[in-house]
Amino acid sequence: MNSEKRAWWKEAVVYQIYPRSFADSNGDGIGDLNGITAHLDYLKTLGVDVIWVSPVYASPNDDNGYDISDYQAIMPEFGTMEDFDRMLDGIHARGMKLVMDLVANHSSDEHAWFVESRKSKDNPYRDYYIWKDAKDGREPNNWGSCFSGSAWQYDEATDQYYLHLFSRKQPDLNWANPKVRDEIFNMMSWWCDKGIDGFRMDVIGMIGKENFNDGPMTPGALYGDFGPSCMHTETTHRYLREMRQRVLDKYDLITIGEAGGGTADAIRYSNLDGSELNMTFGFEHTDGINAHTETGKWCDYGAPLAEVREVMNRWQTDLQGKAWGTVYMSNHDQPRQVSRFGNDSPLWRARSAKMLGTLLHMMHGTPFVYQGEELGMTNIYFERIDQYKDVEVINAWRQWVDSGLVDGQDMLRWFAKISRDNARTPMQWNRDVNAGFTTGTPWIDVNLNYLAVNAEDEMADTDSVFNYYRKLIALRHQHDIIVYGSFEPLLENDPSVYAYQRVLDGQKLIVLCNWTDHTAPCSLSAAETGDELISNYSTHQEGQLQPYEARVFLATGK
Ligand code: TEU
Ligand code: CA
Repeated sequence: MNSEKRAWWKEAVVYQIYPRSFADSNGDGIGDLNGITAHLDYLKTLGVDVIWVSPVYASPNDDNGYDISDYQAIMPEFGTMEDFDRMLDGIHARGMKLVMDLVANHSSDEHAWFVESRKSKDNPYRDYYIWKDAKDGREPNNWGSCFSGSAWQYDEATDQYYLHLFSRKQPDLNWANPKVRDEIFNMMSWWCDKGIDGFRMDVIGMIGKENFNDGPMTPGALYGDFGPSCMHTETTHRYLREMRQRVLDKYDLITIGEAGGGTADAIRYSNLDGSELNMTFGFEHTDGINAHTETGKWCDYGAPLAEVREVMNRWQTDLQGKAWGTVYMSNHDQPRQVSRFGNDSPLWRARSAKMLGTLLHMMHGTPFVYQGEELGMTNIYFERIDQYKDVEVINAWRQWVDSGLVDGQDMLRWFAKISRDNARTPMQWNRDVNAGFTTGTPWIDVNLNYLAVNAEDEMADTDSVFNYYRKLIALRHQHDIIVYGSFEPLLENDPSVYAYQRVLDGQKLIVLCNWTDHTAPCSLSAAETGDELISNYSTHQEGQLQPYEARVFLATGK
């Protein structure tokens, strides 16, 4: 065994549920907690160990729950606290664990704290948020919001601006105020005392604002970048060490930071001395390979193998022996991975979905499966702006198209490729109306390919993406080398094949993935490479990989 200390959260596979779109139990067209509870056996069959549920707290749903108005109450659309307790008990009864989504960089503007804070400059809650005077008659600085527009909203009642790095209904909490930290830490402990098993921490890399200076402007940008003032600061790390001491160390938790940044940041957040978090999500292989224009991720950029491989290999090798990582391509903020990185045509969808699953699940770090990824669910490719629900899309349309800066047809093409609503269409359970998600009218359109892509059919089909994911997850539980083995890139400049190996105690695991829709030569794809553990083809051609072919070999003692 190499230097890695064993831990349950290193050996786990995490499944992310976006509750609004997972399963509707009462016919109102909105997913809910009882819908999740009704499908826990499905998740147990898949073999996942941990379930991360996106926010279920009270919220006006400006950002579908990432705008919380009461951290210790359940959103009525999702159910009651009794429904939550039943779900938690059901998860534990099946030997699985529950991770809650901690959204503490900001609250909703309808939270009681903000309602008080905006009443007057001397209100006891004023400094729970970040208020500034106008500068030269306008916003306090040039920062842009992640959801378009300025990061500052003028509030007439007290003639000041408040900061919102996301929507104007998501005012940033002032972590510099010890009362705010007390409130958040007490709330976290309250959920831990209820028996939850961890937190995924929303944009946790932003909580330590160090100054309010104007940010750098990239060519063509409409606003300045708040990154140098807010992202991955010493202050943020200090708050996380305080969180670790006051809350996290008191429980046996998995702690996952949605932090972004580079590998040096990730190593600090999830260092092996455990002073902050267990692991973080990086964005370099998702958002990073797309932000090539002044309209950011809204562009025609693709996902070239060379670029994806360089980023993912660098994250694997930089963290090696220094920090624990996560492995993902999908979540509620990303388009469907088979559409973005694979090939979602009827001919290649399942094959490429399995190839991507192989690529991810044989890597070092904790893998995350986003609801529907295990089925090979695809983008929905909306064609009209009125089909979109996502505040990020609606605000971008307003900023770029309503202003005349960008042609609407271009923006609709970019939205169809990479918008978050692609991942938020209802889970496809079966071939019944609305894919079995609801007996009512779904809050967002169902992808009409559910007749070909649905859980019921795939569970019955031994060759389905679902059953392939079951095998991948089972392999991780069976072979220490997949969890604890070192990572070594192979064929780093191959134009078609993404290959790497894992090494542990004299064993070698060789992973070969043909990233393309054509046959590719690959000398490693040969019998002498080792015993084949899994492949998405049942027949093979010596010395080459078929389109989107994945093969994993285990060699012992070589
Ligand atoms: O997302 C953080 C974030 O940066 C998002 O803007 C996301 O990365 C981007 O849309 C992808 O291009 C977190 C949550 O995951 C997201 O759902 C919330 O909207 C956001 O924070 C605010 O809470
Ligand atoms: Ca419902």
